[in-house]
Parts: sequence; structure tokens; C-alpha cells
Amino acid sequence: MPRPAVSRSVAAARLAVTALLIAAPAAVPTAGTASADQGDGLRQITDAQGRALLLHGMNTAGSAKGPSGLPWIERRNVAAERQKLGSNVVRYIVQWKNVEPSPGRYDDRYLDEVAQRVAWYREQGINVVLDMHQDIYGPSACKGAGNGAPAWATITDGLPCTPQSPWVLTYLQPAVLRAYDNFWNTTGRHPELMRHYVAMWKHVAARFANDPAVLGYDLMNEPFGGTKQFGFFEAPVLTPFYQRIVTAIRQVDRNRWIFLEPQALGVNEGLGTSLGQIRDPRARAALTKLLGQRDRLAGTGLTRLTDPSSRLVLAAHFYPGGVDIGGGYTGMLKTLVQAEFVLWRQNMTDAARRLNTPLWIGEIGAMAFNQPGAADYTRDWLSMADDLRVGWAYWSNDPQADGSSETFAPLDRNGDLTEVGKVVARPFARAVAGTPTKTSYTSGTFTLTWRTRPGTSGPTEIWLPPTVYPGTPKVTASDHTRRWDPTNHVLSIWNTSATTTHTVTITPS
Ligand code: 9MR
Repeated sequence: MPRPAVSRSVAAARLAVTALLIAAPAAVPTAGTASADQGDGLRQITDAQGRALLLHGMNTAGSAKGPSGLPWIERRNVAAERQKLGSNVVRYIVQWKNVEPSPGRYDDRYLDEVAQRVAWYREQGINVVLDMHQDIYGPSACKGAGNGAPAWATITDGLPCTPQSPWVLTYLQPAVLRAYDNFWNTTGRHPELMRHYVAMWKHVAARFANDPAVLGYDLMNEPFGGTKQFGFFEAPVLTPFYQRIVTAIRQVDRNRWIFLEPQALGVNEGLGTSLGQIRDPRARAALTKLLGQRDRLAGTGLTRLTDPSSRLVLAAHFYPGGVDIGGGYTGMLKTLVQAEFVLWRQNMTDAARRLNTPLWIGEIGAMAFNQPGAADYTRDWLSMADDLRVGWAYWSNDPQADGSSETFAPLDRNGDLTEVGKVVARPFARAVAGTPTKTSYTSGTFTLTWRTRPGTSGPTEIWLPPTVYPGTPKVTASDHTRRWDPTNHVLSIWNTSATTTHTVTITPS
């Protein structure tokens, strides 16, 4: 990929500041330091040792949309996910209605329940991204069809509503549109709703700021603009709203990564996003301290210099061709979906470069496994994610009730792999000691190439599914030492040469 053209002086200044920021000690190790090395790919989410974290895991779970706001999962299911799927992340669903059941009153017992489950992930070394989920605004917007917002924050002005099938069409019902228009204050009558949401996030962040399992916060699932969409919503409404939440969270938590979703409509299918630049106050503070030029930075174009220590992530979803509402992956539909692959890839990587953030696929999957071509589709998106070196959270791990047409779950209730699980359980580098430049997997052969980066320590760690690599794997790599952990199925690799580029190829024994 060509890198954007920058003038020589700006490039030099950027390099200098980058070097300084990398050399500066990380304030708190748990949530990781930020990578400044874009290499020939996108920025990466990094851990406390500066290693790139490729985050693979599950959305947990659709069942958390219900009255309790808690997912179906039990402690043993979390352990099974790590063992069978190698999960190193969970996008853990929480609900505004449960956090703030009445205006300004927070239910800390609910957050304690969440914290208890977060601890199960911590035991397994799985990073948690807390996702403030919503679909169709909230349960009170349309006769229980949606989830997310509490009843007191659902102002439909008495407009009618009939739940639709497929469910996404319910978004267009008059009451639902009005609930969003009141939330975004498009009506000019309810500025208090966004204020509540911002304060609610500050409360949640304060609760988890010191929890080492929590990697980040996903501010709002699949934002929907009501009667304002695309350029009328993302840049003028959603961007400043995110900025308010980021600023509020940074008052109580300087270190978690903050995951920002573009609007879902159209963008989930591959259209571009007009989400604007959001400043991470932690970055600005670091830069200002270094340069001592607080007042002189404004308007110089040097604001991009703040990026090396910012911890914002573009967290897009990928649902081409309505795969999540029953489409398959054969014939004409497959051709259409493949075109959306190309579009999504181009538009989301462009957006991540423009915003100078890592990219993460917060939701992907959701193709019922009884649909034709479902296994092919799954392999194709896994390969796209590998090729881009971006992580993902699969939708979803809800096990199926008998008779359900949704058969997405990679593990059943006993923790055994389902048909989709056998495809999703595939090797990946969960941490890379540098910048991953290539990763690929075909029929048992996994290849990873990375470039070393100053300020990185610790090994590169690759998880290998026990189903494909039952014994000690065969490893081909130039100068390195390695350790195979047969219990966790993790191969650790330490570079031993001074060369900057390393390649490892792994096949089953
Ligand atoms: O798969 C979910 C489906 O069963 C629900 O009816 C629907 C409405 O709550 O949500 C589906 O999950 C969606 C998720 O909440 C947001 N992104 C798209 C998911 C798949 O459609």
C-alpha cells in the first residue's frame, strides 16, 4: 500500500516525536502502549510490551440483550473458548438500561455482576472489550423488539410502531426514528439524553479503570442516525458525541483503548464512513508535555503528531449482502458479497488510515450454518482478516435453543466445536513482537512474517488449534528460539538474529 505523502519536515518531526514517545515509559502496563509504526499496513493495538495484539474472539452474547443484561455464559464456557478457539478477546455486551435504570441512578450491582464475569476472562488471559450494545434503540421503542436504552430515555412522542421481519426493518418505524431523533437531539427538545449517555460511560469507565482484564470500551453498538444518515449524521452528530465520551472517559481512565463504530447502515455492507477525527486527550497531553507548545499546536496540521500515544480504534462491522438476515454464499449472491468484500476492505482501511487508528472487526459472522456456502464464506472473511492483519469478534457465541434457525455458535453448551467452530478455530498470532506484515493460512500451513520494531519485548505467540495440530507442530523459521506449550497450544518464538524481518511457517507434525 502506498503511504500518504507528507512533506519532509513534517515527516522528520513526526519521526522525532514518535521516537520520543516510544522511548517514554508506559504509564500503566495493563492496557498496553500504542504503536507508532504503521509499517506498510495499519496501526496495531499493542500490549504493555509493545507487541501487536491480533484479537480474535467472540461476541458474548446476544442473550445479554434481555432483562438481566447478562449473557448465558458460565465460567467453564469461557475456559472452553480459550482452549478450543484460542480466544484472546471477548466483546462483552452490556446494556445502558441495566447500567442506568432511572435517570442519574446507576445500578452498581449490575456492574458487579459484569465484573464477576470479566474476572472469568481474566483467569483465562482473555482481554475484555465492553460493548454498550443497542439494536432498534431500546426495548421500549417498539414493543420489546430492541435492546439498549432504558424506558425513561426512550421518547417516541406517541408515534406508532410494529416490529418487522427481518428485524432490521424495524429501524424505519416512526416511533423508532423518533426515539433516535430525540436522542441525537435532532428534534431540539432533548439535549439531556446524550448528556446522560456520556455521564453513564464515565461511570462505567471509572468502575473498570483498574481492572486489568479490560482492554477497552466500545462506545455504542451500530449507531443509527434516525432521520439523519451518512454525511448528515456521522460527521456533524456522531463524531462530536464520541469526542464528548472520549473526553469524559479520559478523566477517569487514561489507558483503555476506545473502540469507535461508524454508522452501521451501509457501512456494515461496505460503504465508506464519514466519521471524523477524534482527539484522544491522553495523546495530546503526552505531546504537549514533550513539545511544551500547547498553544502553538492548534491549526498547524501537527495534530497528527498526537497519534502515537492515542488509543482509539476504528471498530467496524462486516455484514455483506444481509448474510446476518438469512442470505447464503452461492451463485449471484456470492458474486454480490464478494464485491462487498472488496468495497469494505478498501473503505475501512482508507478510513483507518485517515483517522490514523488500528482497525478491528467488532462483529462478523452471523451466517446461519445451514445456509449454502456458509463454510466458504467463513473461510473467506477469516482470510481477509488475516491478510489485513486485523482482529475480529465473531457474532455470536449464543448456543442454539432447539428449533432455532440460527446456528452460528462455534461451541455448543458442552464446549465442543460445532461445524462453524471447526472453521473458526484456526491458527493466529495472538501477539507479534513487532509489526506483522503478512499472515496467511491454507490447509494446515500457517505463515507469519513480521518486522521487528524498537521498544518491543517478549516473544511472538501463535495459537494453534488442537484439532489441526494435535502434536508438536513442525516449525520452519530463520534464527530464533522457540517453546511449545502443549497445554495451551501456544508456540512462542524469540528472534535471535539482528535481521529486521522474520518469517515462520508452521505445519502439523
Ligand atoms: O442475531 C441477532 C438477532 O437474533 C436479533 O433478533 C437481532 C436484534 O436484536 O440482533 C441480531 O444480532 C445483531 C447484533 O445485535 C448487531 N449486529 C448485527 C447482529 C446480527 O444481525
